[in-house]
Amino acid sequence: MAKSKFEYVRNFETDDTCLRNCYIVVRLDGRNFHKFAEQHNFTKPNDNRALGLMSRSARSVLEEMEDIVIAYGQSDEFSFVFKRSSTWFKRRASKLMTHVTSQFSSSYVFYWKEFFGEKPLLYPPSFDGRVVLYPSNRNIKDYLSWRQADCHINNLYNTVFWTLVQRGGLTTAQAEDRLKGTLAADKNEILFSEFDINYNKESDLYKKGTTLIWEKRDETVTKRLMLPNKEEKDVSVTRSRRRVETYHCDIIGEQFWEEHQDILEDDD
Ligand code: DGT
Ligand code: MG
Ligand code: MG
Ligand code: MG
Ligand code: MG
Repeated sequence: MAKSKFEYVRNFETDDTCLRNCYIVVRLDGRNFHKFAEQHNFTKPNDNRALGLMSRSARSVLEEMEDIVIAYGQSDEFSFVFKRSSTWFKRRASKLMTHVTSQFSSSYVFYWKEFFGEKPLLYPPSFDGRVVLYPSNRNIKDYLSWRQADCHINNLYNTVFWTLVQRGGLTTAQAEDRLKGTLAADKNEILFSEFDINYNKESDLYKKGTTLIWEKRDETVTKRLMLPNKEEKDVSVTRSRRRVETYHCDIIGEQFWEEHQDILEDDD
């Protein structure tokens, strides 16, 4: 087919192929969710509906996109890790990032009602996206540990902060003052001695965030068969199905990785 004289403009496109052998992480984050949470009356510090919707949207990303081996989310963010050997969209960063982010955003709106019922979505939310490459298993584990440590630090702070405000009667400025310079142990102590709250017993969803991985599970279904003599018979059929499973567990220690050795490919 003859090319038009305009074809040359294609050469202005820049190459954004992700380096081979690296894990490709796409992290997205809600735009201005401070305001979004206020306007939709999210429960402070954690709103189960909002966290559930984030998780549901992330599941849709895993199910619709290829080669994502693990996803981790907390607050208004989610990270998706593509396997290091992925060749999806020729590893073009912009393709991967925009597909993940738009699939997530449209799912967030699509599934809103499942979590918020009749509470109206007041305006279209959006999410930013970025791509980061990690060359080794150590690096990708440390990346995920960094996000989970962030979840823990923020959640401990937010839990004490809002307890001081909601139950201790402090203003937000007073609560901020009270927490200035405190260490984790101090915060645990405030919760325990002043409010009888054992932080360790708080929900793992809040403390650990949400991890999604693919797992093979045996599924047994009952099938109705028509026999040659026209009689019907129920038989159970078991087959192994790959499905997305949700965890709210520690992913910083080695135990999680030892129990799920198929997530990462060997370093060699
Ligand atoms: P950005 O990301 O720079 O556009 O700005 P923000 O406002 O999204 O800031 P970010 O991402 O650092 O912080 C997340 C905000 O989302 C934070 O203000 C608290 C809010 N948020 C997330 N999850 C919840 C929740 O479950 N409950 C409430 N009340 N707020 C939440
Ligand atoms: Mg931010
Ligand atoms: Mg945000
Ligand atoms: Mg955020
Ligand atoms: Mg097209």
